[in-house]
Amino acid sequence: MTLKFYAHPFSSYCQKALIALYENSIPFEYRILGDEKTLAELAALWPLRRFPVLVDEGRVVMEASIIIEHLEIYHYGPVRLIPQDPQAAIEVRMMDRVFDNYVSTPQQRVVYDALRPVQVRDAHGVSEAKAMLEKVYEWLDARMATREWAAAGQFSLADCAAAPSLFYADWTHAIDPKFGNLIAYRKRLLAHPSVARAVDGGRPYRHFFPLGAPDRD
Ligand SMILES: N[C@@H](CCC(=O)N[C@@H](CS)C(=O)NCC(=O)O)C(=O)O
Repeated sequence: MTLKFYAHPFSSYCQKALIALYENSIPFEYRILGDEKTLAELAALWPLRRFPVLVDEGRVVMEASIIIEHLEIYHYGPVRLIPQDPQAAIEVRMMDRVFDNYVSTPQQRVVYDALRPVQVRDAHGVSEAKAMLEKVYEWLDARMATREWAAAGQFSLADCAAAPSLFYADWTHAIDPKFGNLIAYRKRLLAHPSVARAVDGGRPYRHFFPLGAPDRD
């Protein structure tokens, strides 16, 4: 039975799960969110209406990390995105949390603020979010000085999280050129075929980016 994947091509968390699907060429039915019908299907599956959501033989799986965990158990291919060795796997999961919680979360906070009416914007929240991005950039830059990929010496779940989060974070609060290791890692990610494919899928929607998508990447 075909996997159904409810997602939008411009969404960072959807790109995270798409990278895993593409990495192992897993076939799926792409239920692109946009029209009333697919949005209603999503709401029936997950009332919080956050995406992506995967449906596998009636089983509803939400949260991008858990979708990737699910694929690793039920639809794994030659590229293992979570190492079999539990000690390596815990490092991968730790870095996955770092990218979601300390890159994507503050990045989205800035973007969601820009989408609000001017009179209810939260300048303090935005400056806190940018300060967090600045701190995590510094930490990641030092970490990436000796690494090709985020964890465990292989392309993994952590890199699926890193790619869209750093892609949009740099658009939102530019990574300072002094963080050369992090900038090089972001470039490496964007050149990786499954990542490039996921990012390309979002190209037609770049005008949606409320802070103005830069003319690059
Ligand atoms: N923790 C969720 C986050 C999902 C998420 O925030 N998705 C965004 C799109 S990138 C979304 O659903 N936005 C719609 C909304 O906030 O109503 C995950 O890891 O999948």
